[in-house]
Amino acid sequence: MSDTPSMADLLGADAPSNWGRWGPADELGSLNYLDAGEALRGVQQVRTGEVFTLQIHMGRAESPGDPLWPGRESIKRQNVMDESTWDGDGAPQFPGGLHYADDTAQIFLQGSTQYDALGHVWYDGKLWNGYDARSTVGAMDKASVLPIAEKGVVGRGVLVDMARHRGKDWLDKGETFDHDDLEAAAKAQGVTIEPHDVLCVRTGFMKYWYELNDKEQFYDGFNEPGLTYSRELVDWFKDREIPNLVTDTIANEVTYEPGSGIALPLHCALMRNLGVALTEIAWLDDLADACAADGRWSFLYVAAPLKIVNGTGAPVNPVAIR
Ligand code: UVW
Repeated sequence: MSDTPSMADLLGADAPSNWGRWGPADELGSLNYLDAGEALRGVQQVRTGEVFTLQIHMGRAESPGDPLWPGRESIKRQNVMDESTWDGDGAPQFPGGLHYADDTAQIFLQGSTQYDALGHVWYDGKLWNGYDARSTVGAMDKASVLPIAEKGVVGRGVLVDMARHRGKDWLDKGETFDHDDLEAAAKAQGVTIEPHDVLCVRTGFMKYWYELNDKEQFYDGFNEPGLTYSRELVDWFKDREIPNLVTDTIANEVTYEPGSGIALPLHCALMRNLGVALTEIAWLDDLADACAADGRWSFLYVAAPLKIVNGTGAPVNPVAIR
């Protein structure tokens, strides 16, 4: 028997929860906070019109390839038509001599910058809002990525650069921080994390992936840096009504909670229980450099994952406009 406590033991029977807050049929969770007024609050952050796309490259052939949660594979993309199609006989002929290229792809929906469906993780047989975990079998019937994709995510984004705040290119494996650290870093940056902000947190770990360029070393003792569980931190997210957490790590939080060794408890405490949308593997370095250059750390954040019916998540290329 493992000595590791269960997720339910760690989070507690009275874990902070938003279940039922937006009705029994809700599949959007804390994204409900992002109404038209929040979109306008986001627009008000725009000063210079600089645009930053936050997706990493998908299907990069050069080493080190794409950063992935262990066990997942990168996109397998292949041409089914290109100029060579017309080398032989039997190619389709179109009036005017049109040629074109087509391709197919097999992808892990969580295999790039992505939105998790709210039902992507669970414990004790229940998903977000109390949906039965059996509703995931075969296809995600409840709290899939589709409602998030149909709504779209638009609001005031704020970037907290934890790596820069700690004077590092990237945080170490297993290095943690909490809501007090976020507040301290934001204060040092001269920005306030406001209610309903899309909270973007840079650890530098994506930069580490590309600059290290050594998969073996990256995955050796795999334990990403990130936010770590405490009841106070979960209360902070609930009280601030944070709709969406975006990070430049594969899984948004320190992989193993240091006290208990439990894997990814914030996925459960924030996403399953509070309905906070999680966006992973974001490229935040160029945005961070621009923010640091002129000291403005808030922006318009716009994102919509692909409308994958029953999807457990979907790729996304969020856009930040300053
Ligand atoms: C897991 O839930 C395992 O990973 P992620 O949230 O990074 O997709």
